[in-house]
Amino acid sequence: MLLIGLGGSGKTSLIQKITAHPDAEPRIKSADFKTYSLVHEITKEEEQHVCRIDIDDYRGQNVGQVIKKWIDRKLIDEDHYAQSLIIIVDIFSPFSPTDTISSSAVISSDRVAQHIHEWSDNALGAVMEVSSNSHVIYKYICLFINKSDLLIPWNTDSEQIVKDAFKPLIDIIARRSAGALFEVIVGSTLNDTGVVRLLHSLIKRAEISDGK
Ligand SMILES: Nc1nc2c(ncn2[C@@H]2O[C@H](COP(=O)(O)OP(=O)(O)OP(=O)(O)O)[C@@H](O)[C@H]2O)c(=O)[nH]1
Ligand SMILES: [Mg+2]
Repeated sequence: MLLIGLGGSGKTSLIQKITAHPDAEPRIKSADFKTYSLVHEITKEEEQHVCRIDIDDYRGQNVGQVIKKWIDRKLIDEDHYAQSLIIIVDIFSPFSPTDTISSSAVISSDRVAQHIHEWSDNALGAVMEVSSNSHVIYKYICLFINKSDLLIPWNTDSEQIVKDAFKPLIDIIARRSAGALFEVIVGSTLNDTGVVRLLHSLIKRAEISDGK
């Protein structure tokens, strides 16, 4: 699985939540890349399948850096194809660990605009297409909209408000996701909202790809 997102959007926090990996430390800016693995055991009838999902955590303060890292990685290891792509964005700007974190009744339109600006159609094309034959290789694509815990009050309208704000980005990804399952999850790595749903989708895709 390939996980990409602007600096501070919550990549390392998400990895920590889905792998419970102690090396994923959100307060430290991620090193260029590191592969974590998640081993999930599923018992089906008598047989036990172990499905392993490798996760690459890319550091990025902007999309250019993220894409460069990804291309470098592809050149190092051409067989390293991710089956799932997670693009993580957030609805509030990153804060330093010393800031008092306050929730808000409105999402940060500046931060949303930054994600939409950085994840242009060209930038997405660069991560979503294989350069040699220009088709999408992912089986599962997720836009994970993070930090929903900071939006107070959280009610039935909140999720729709967040999705509406990201509509231009959702439309671009949807257009580029033909042949893959595309899901938008509004959640929080802090209080686990949406994380289980994401994990289920990842495991399902991994099982299907394994022919199980
Ligand atoms: N309130 C809240 N804070 C979050 C959430 N996810 C991440 N954070 C905080 O946001 C900051 C950045 O999270 P990281 O996981 O380090 O983000 P990153 O994308 O790995 O950042 P870089 O490695 O710098 O690119 C940290 O202080 C996290 O604790 C969330 O769902 N809710
Ligand atoms: Mg990080």
